[in-house]
Amino acid sequence: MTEQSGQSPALDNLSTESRVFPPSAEFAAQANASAQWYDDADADRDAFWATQAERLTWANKWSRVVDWDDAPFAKWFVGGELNVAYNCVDRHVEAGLGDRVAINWVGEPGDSVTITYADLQRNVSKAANALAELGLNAGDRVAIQMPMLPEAIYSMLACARLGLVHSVVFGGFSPTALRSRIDDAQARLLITSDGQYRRGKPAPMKESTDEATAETPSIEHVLVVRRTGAEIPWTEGRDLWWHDVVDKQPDTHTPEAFDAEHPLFILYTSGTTGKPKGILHTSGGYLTQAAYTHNAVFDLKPETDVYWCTADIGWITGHTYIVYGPLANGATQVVYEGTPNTPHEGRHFEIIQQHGVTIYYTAPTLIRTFMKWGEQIPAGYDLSSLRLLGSVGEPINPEAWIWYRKHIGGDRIPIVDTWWQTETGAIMISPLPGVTEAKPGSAQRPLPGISAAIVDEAGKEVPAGGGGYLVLTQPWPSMLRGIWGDEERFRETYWSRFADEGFYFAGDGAKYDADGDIWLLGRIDDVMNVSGHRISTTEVESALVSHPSVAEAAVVGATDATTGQGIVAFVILRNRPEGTPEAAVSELRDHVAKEIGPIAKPRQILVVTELPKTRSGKIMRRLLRDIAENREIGDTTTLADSAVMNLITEGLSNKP
Ligand code: 6R9
Repeated sequence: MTEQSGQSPALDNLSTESRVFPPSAEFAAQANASAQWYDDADADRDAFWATQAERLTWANKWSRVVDWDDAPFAKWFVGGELNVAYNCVDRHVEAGLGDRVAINWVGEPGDSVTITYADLQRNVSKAANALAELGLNAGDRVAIQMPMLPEAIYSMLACARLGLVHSVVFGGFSPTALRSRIDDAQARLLITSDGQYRRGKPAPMKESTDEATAETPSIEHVLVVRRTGAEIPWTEGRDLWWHDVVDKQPDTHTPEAFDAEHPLFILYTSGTTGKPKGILHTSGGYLTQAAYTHNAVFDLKPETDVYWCTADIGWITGHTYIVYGPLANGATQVVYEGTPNTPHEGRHFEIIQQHGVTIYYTAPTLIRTFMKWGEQIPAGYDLSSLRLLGSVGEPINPEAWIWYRKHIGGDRIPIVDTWWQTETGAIMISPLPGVTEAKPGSAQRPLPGISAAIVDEAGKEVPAGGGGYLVLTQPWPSMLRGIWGDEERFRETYWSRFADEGFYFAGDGAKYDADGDIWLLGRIDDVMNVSGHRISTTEVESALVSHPSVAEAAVVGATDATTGQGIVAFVILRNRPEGTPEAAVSELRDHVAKEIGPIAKPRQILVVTELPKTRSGKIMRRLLRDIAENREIGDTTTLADSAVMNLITEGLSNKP
């Protein structure tokens, strides 16, 4: 651990929680998952995963389940060939399920579209024909920055169908962030929209993607979906309307089979340095684990369930649990475009009631927001269709878990707290509904087929009751295959910490309770988790110091009752800014939003004259966190100048 590391004290009391919720006999009797799976997977891991891979339709069968000879570069289902889009779309139509609703799309302003699997096949085929006509070839990269529109899903599946590698960039990311992702992947095409509906109003999108593509030589075309109908800037020759290029295409397209290890997508995520990492996922193993976990963890019954994952497709949760997992399993799902409080704070519950949602998967930050809005809001709706709830993105505190169970789940249905990462591709640690006795706040046990452990500094597993680093001890099918264009960083980030043991280092702290169940404690590196979004402290610091009036900046994630962590920045200004300090602070917040995106806007910026540093010059974020969280300042003996903390606290006029 570095000097700046340390767990959030708010999370330390998690393992004192002792309530247990056994599955109901009713649920257990109909559950997809079985306790036997743990034994099966332990007895023969490869055979277990081979069985899971049978969930998919392969054009050519694999000859070997996993090849780990060239670790940490894994190959799964060696020699197997499949088409990912065929598996998510066509095979359901061929099985006679063309009339089944794949997506009940709900627009923020109240418009809606019902998309059956047959519709999906036609729309994905048209999009694939259009991308092929634009001259894109298997292996080429396509960037997508779009709101939650059906066309975003068609685009992803059209890429998968043609073997193109998509890189979806969250709609809230700034032009600068989009540009660096396009450049890193050398994307040839950008797919976007004219605008988006956000908090009840049309908001621009094309203006900002134009700012990004002004300096991206690799981009040949920008394909634009019309959503808001706003007037937008247009570059003749480069820009193409989706309705001009896609609508006229034939609605059939024959998918080609690709190698199981053919790249499927890149998704950028924050690391401990300023530069985001392009996490690379491939086809066969990824889809196998997406389908398996979506079936087992959510207990999906495709004939009767209505599933809803509230994530954005710009994040891994949207990739695996809106697009690939549910569609590979032939699920019927709700996809919602907008914000949860537009036009009112009951919007999600209204959608659950209206569509008869049975499985609801969301993030703790939203649950805590619902808590703040009040239990009378969900109480005003009929939520009796729900039969399973899920949580993802950050540790869920027991109180939020209990509230979720009581006020949304009617005190009767299972909750699955699912731990995983962009890098793991799919769920890794989670209760199995109908099997596991749930403990509020614990992700509990690695899924059958997954091997995780909590180890100490030396890589030795800690005993029951002990805490340490979470590691993954065996390769898994949906594991990342690398960081795009940076093999060294891949080895260094994930595989060097426990190189002798060959463990994957997740970057999370965790504890075992007395029963050996796992409790996640949050990141142990300099990655913050704000509303389930990963943002690195370095990234925000770089954005701040890129402003001419900032001399130095240090950023910490402070515990926040709603968002998990909030970003608190300490800045030393270069020269006395003109105008009020408030104006300077507000300008800096806007500057960060412009550099990275609104999600990275600091909750607070504190102007200071000094920063606490060790003798080797490392900023002691631990001490800054004490200030940000209003605590007694901790041990300052390693400070180069012990008077600094007094200087900082005395100088703070706007103490948090
Ligand atoms: C899927 C996703 C990954 C980081 C991960 C951890 C935190 C996610 C969690 C959780 C505790 C859970 N995290 N799920 N912590 N309990 N159920 O969120 O991916 O955006 O890459 O974030 O999120 O810290 O390391 P990603």
